[in-house]
Amino acid sequence: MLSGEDEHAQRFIASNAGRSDDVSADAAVARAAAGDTATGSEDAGGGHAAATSLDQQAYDCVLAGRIDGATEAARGLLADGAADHDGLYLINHVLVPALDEVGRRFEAGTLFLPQLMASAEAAKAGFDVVRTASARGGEGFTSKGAVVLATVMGDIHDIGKNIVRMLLENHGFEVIDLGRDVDPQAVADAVVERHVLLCGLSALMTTTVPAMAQTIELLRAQAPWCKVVVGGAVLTPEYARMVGADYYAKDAAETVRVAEEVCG
Ligand code: B1M
Repeated sequence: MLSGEDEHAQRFIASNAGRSDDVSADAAVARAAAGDTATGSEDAGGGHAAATSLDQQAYDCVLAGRIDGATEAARGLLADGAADHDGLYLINHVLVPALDEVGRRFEAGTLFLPQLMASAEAAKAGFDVVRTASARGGEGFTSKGAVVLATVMGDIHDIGKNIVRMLLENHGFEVIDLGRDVDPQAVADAVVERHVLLCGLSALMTTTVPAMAQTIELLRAQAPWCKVVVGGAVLTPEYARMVGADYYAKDAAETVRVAEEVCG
């Protein structure tokens, strides 16, 4: 794997499936890692809700870190014509639960960094399918206002932020996305330069919450007009208050509601 012969660590992942206590999930992961996405299992997700086989394939492929399989299943799911199979369904009921399961196993020590990285890439491929599909309807809109977005300094998790960005753009906001691991001063500079009314900060780790507080402190000093919304798996409404944010958003849809309130 380290010499690059095992692309995306697929052989490593397949050979380690079966080591955790979640045998049915591991069987599905081994199948998905081996490229068998034709048959979905009933409960390969360790608690994942009952699902159609395309749901299950996408879920298993994220767990197994299979980029092609995840792309294929995500495309199939969006194209299958079922009324509730839209991008948000794919995100909230398939891709995010799969990443949560990956996180649970990583924490439990039954899955390791190569798998975590491969799963993140597979999930991103699924999100890209949603982004491409939703971009098709987005031409010729008038912006409702600009929002600065960033994952805070020291934190490289950006999947959640990217979903927030996609949904804000779909709702007509212009997003100035500064990326991840963003220096507090770079956030303040972007807000001041465009006199932006809303800044969104994302943090996924307990260790990066202080960087969020630092960024907000700088914004208060240099851009006092700007409201701040924060989110990310590690945050709670209490944490949000502690770091001095104006709003806490538990997900992307909530962030859109905040943006409508602040910029509307
Ligand atoms: Co890592 N990671 N990771 N990781 N990773 C977590 C966060 C962790 C909880 C896993 C675990 O141990 N269970 C743990 C943090 C522990 C802690 O501090 N409490 C962790 C760790 C420790 C690490 C490393 C340190 C591992 C290592 O190197 N030893 C390292 C960090 C390096 C760094 O940042 N400096 C690391 C690396 C990675 C990958 C690169 C492999 C990859 C990230 C890829 C990427 O983002 N480009 C990764 C992943 C994928 C995860 C998990 C499994 C999934 C995160 C995710 O994308 N979730 C995660 C475990 C977990 O959260 N279950 C974990 C899906 C995403 C859609 O959810 O981001 O919460 P989320 O976004 C939601 C909402 O929270 C909200 O809307 C989104 C959509 O609903 N939201 C906002 C998010 N941002 C918002 C902003 C808003 C509003 C709402 O306003 C602006």
